[in-house]
Amino acid sequence: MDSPTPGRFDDAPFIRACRGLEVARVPVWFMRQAGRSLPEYRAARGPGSILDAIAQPELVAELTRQPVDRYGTDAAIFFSDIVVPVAAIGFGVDVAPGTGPVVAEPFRSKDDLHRLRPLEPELDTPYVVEAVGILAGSLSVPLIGFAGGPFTVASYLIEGGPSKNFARVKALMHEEPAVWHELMERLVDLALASLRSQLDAGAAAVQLFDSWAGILTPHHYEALVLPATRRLFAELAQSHPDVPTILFGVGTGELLALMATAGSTVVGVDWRVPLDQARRRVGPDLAVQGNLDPALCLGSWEVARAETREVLALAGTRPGHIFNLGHGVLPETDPAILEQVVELVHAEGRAGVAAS
Ligand code: 1CP
Repeated sequence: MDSPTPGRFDDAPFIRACRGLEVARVPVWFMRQAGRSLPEYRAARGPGSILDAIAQPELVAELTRQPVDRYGTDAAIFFSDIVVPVAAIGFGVDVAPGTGPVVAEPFRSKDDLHRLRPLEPELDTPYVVEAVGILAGSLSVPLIGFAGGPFTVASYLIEGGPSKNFARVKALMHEEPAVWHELMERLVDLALASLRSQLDAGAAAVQLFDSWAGILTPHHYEALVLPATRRLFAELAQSHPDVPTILFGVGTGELLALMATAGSTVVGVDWRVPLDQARRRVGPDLAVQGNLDPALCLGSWEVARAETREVLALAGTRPGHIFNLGHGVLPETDPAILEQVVELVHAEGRAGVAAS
């Protein structure tokens, strides 16, 4: 396998924008850019659990490449799922088609902590290492590796599946703080091991999806999730200095200033917060990523075009903006709309464009 060259993508617009440097054009990619919105995905993927697909490196490489080839995005997101590490160490997680992660025996108490042993990526997830290696040796744009944030992965383990009000998670956080703390530390260790293995295999940047952290108050996020998240980014920066890192969650308007202290180089913003305000909350030192409302890509091009322009206008001309949706591509999205969004961002995006 080709060994990836570190720094190979240092001049890529996506990497430069993550570092807050001027770029010739605003980079764009979409969370969940692979997947059911693409006919070529549906054709290649076949039935069954997504975890089966994720264990096939050639298929993963193909699914990762598909949206880059179709849309001309400035980055690829590795095709995998946030529950892969916990599934790989045998916690008993599957991903049910149409539902998402489901856990046969959810995490209930201190006695469940031993079920979360450390991840050994070469042994537990060799298919991840192999697929990243294939992609790093062949993609023409940077590959973003990722892991689930500790709150979000904990929410699946404790609730046993997708949740609306996160009642069990919140009960455990508040009633068993010592167990919660240990759970956060173990989940951060799993994420760290997985992210490091992806970077060692050639990923050029990583994103931590703490998708559901926005369900928490700022105080509870700060006390019960942020410390472990900070450790993750601090330790990652030690082993992999200069690698761009993105921290993302949904509904995090009230958490953005805190998330900006976690140690990532970029903060992902959902569609609810105008990017000029997000920039103020995040501060001048970090880049922002976002934040077109994915639901506004479901209708006419006129609406999507106007909203894309609005996001670009709110992002302003200061460097450090990566265009994205405010959350993942919805399965019913017409790919033609996203193709046009990429074209428009490349043609009109001015944030951080070097003055000529
Ligand atoms: O079988 C399928 O095709 C089901 C759909 C699907 C896909 C395409 C799932 C189930 N996971 C994935 C792949 C995936 N998951 C990717 C790679 C694709 C890409 O981005 O192009 C990524 C980055 C994820 C990450 C992920 N999984 C997150 C964080 C991102 C986000 O949307 O907030 C979360 C929360 C999950 C859990 C998950 N996995 C799958 C579903 C349907 C869900 C969400 C369930 C819920 O609502 O709680």
